This record gives sequence, structure tokens and C-alpha cells, in this order.
Amino acid sequence: MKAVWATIWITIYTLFLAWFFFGPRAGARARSQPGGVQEIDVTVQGGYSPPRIVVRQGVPVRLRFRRLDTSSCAERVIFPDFNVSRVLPVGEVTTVEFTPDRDGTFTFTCGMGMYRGTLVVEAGGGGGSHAH
Ligand SMILES: [Cu+2]
Repeated sequence: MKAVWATIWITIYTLFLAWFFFGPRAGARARSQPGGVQEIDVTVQGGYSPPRIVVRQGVPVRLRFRRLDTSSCAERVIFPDFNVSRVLPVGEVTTVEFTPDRDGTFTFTCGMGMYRGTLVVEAGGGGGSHAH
């Protein structure tokens, strides 16, 4: 009987994790600041929260990583598609800034590729070209 309960709990837990990581498809949208920067806070604690960040192409992005996780895994964050790599000191907020020059869905990870987040860059929105 114990094994049955264990199986049930593992199933529930697995479903929860699946929902947690793959469920909220929309993602968190970075807030546009007066200076023309889109900014968002990301918490590093056993992964990235929010795990999916939506930004606009051609507008500078400011990601404020707050690292709470003391494991060495969380030490670095890498955006391979944008040549960004930063060390994140524990307990501090580290600002990562770059301008996404292309649209698409990009992965960002910890130094070992275990923590994963998604950066969704929506095409256009750089202003100017679509002014009415
Ligand atoms: Cu890692």
C-alpha cells in the first residue's frame, strides 16, 4: 500500500512540475520604462522566476537578477544568443542589459545549463517605422 501512495504522490508532483514549467505559456512581460528601456525583475532560486520573459525586439532590455540561491549552480547567467554572460553575487541584484536585435525564442541558462529560462523576443515594436 505504501508503494501505491508513493506512486500517487510522485504522479501528482510530476504533474505539478509539468504545469509549473510548461503551463503558463504567456510569460511575464517586461515593463517599459520612461527611458525607453524594458525592465523586469528575475529571482534566482532553484531556477528563474519568471521562467519566461516577453520583450520587444530592438528596445533595450534591463533584466534585474536577484540571486537568493546559494548553490554554485546559480553563480552565472548566460544568454548565448546575445553574447551575454554575468556573474550573479548571492543576495544582490545584478543588472543585465542588452538590446535584442532579432526576434524569436531564446534560452538563457546558468553556467552549467541546468537552470533554464526563456526569453521571447517579439518582432518589431522598435518604434518609428510603424508610427501612424
Ligand atoms: Cu547550474
